[in-house]
Amino acid sequence: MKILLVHPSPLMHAEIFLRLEPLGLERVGQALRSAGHHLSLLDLQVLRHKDYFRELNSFRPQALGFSLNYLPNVPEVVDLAIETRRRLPGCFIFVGGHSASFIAADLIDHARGAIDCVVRGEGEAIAPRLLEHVPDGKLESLPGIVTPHGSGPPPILTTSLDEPLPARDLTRKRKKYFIGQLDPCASVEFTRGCPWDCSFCSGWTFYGRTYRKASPEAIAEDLSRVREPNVFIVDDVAFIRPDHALAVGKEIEKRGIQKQYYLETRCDVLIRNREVFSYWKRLGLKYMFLGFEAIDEEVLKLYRKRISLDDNFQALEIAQDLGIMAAINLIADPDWDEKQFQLVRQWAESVPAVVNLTVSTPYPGTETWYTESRKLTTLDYRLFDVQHAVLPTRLPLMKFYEELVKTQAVLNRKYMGLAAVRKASSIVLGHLFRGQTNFLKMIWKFNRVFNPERLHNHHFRAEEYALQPPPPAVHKPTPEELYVHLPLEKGTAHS
Ligand code: B12
Ligand code: SF4
Repeated sequence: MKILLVHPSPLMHAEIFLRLEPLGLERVGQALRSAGHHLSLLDLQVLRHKDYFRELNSFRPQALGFSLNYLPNVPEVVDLAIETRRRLPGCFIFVGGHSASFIAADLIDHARGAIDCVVRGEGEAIAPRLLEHVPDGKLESLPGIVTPHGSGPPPILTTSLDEPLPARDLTRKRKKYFIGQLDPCASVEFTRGCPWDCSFCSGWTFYGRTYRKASPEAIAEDLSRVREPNVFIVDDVAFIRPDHALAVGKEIEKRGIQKQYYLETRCDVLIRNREVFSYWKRLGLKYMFLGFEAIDEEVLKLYRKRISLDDNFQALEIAQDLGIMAAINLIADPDWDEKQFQLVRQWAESVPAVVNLTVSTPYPGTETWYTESRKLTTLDYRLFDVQHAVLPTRLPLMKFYEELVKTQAVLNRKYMGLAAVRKASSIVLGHLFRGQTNFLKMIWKFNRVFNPERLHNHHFRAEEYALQPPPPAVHKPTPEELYVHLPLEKGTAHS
């Protein structure tokens, strides 16, 4: 069968700081290719809608799969599905990915018949089975499949992450993928899932709080096929298991693989496994993103981060000692006033790290979606991107955005200001020499993209698709109510 896989357009954040390859689609693509299908992949983060429609005409897919990891992409994917159904009525249209898994039935409703099914959970094992059953139409009996006529049993976790290795050859314009100075940059997965259970996060609920590792051999094999000099490790929390991280490193050394790496981890993992990070520094670890989230103990407790403020600061010191550039994230609450923003600006200027600010956003799949007692001020999917306020703001909305952008600009200057650019000028020149302009463009784009008026105006766009609001009873859901995948011991694994 001819199958087209599509990743939707970038969100605001990805317009500037980073743009990364659609790893999930590449893995699903390889699984389908191994089953004998003919594949094409389009990433609308780097291509346009006109390229998409051109591809429909030239490739004439018999099946089309959208990746929907991000809620703000819902309207785009639904509209593309509706238009595709009009142009290619016989094409089977399916949607998978993180966010799609939490709102499967709503997606089917929004698309008014244009989406044939939603695939909940991991796609590698189920996608080939799904396509096999398209001709006989018996889809609702398959795990994780939701159609307009009903739902199959819960999705099943795949037992091994070792295969399929991602079909990177399917992605075009790979030079467009980058993160900050790591330009160009590929993505690699070492582990999947997270054993913690923070209340604002849907990483753990998607995978039923499981944590699985690919074998060091499979990871090194995947890395050896990567042509880019830089690698983003997509794990939710990297290097939780020191033995695994060391074994992966040894395998990389054995094969003589040399890359620069970026990863995300927790402060307590860094403290516990300092030696591992030090070893990886020698292997090429350049940057790490630490989930700080708050500078207040009470708020950390509320988020159930299971970490103290002291630990967070200790981790920053370790990063500095090791010479690894640290970036940290703080969550801005819509309830913040000018004083609170001012405090954060002062604090952020004093710490040895790049500070990133996102806006507290309850969304489906998180515990806060059920427990947040403040009423959402909007149900517009496009605003659920952790850059907009979807809860009532204490300050007038425009003022909130002014403070937010002012704070982000201060933090941004620290990272990308002229002095920093001057320091990075040799890197920029190196990039230009190799025809890589992503990092340079990012330096100039900030004011255009992060702009209070632009953020404010987004609240007044016509809304065609609205999120189903959370249930009225504010209760703490059980883990099982939140999970997409059930933990391995409760479900049976794919063979
Ligand atoms: C890597 C990553 C990124 C990368 C993006 C890579 C990309 N282009 O896809 C970067 C760093 C750019 C990023 C940015 C952001 N991210 Co992010 N990201 C992740 C992360 C950590 C891992 C995703 C990943 O690559 N996993 C590995 C691959 C193999 O898995 P996968 O993509 O999920 O694909 C599997 C399944 O979902 C499924 N599948 C996926 N697509 C399809 C399609 C079909 C047809 C089928 C059948 C199956 C299928 O099968 C795949 C294989 O099993 C997830 C957390 C998580 N654990 O999922 C957050 C996560 C997806 N990100 C999140 C957020 C909030 C963001 C940002 C908005 C944050 C910000 N500061 O602005 C930005 C916006 C990005 C954008 N699109 O513009 C949230 C999503 C929230 C939501 N509900 O919308 C998540 C869940 C993190 C969290 N815990 O809250 N992110
Ligand atoms: S925020 Fe990080 S540590 Fe907490 S559950 Fe999500 S991925 Fe795990």
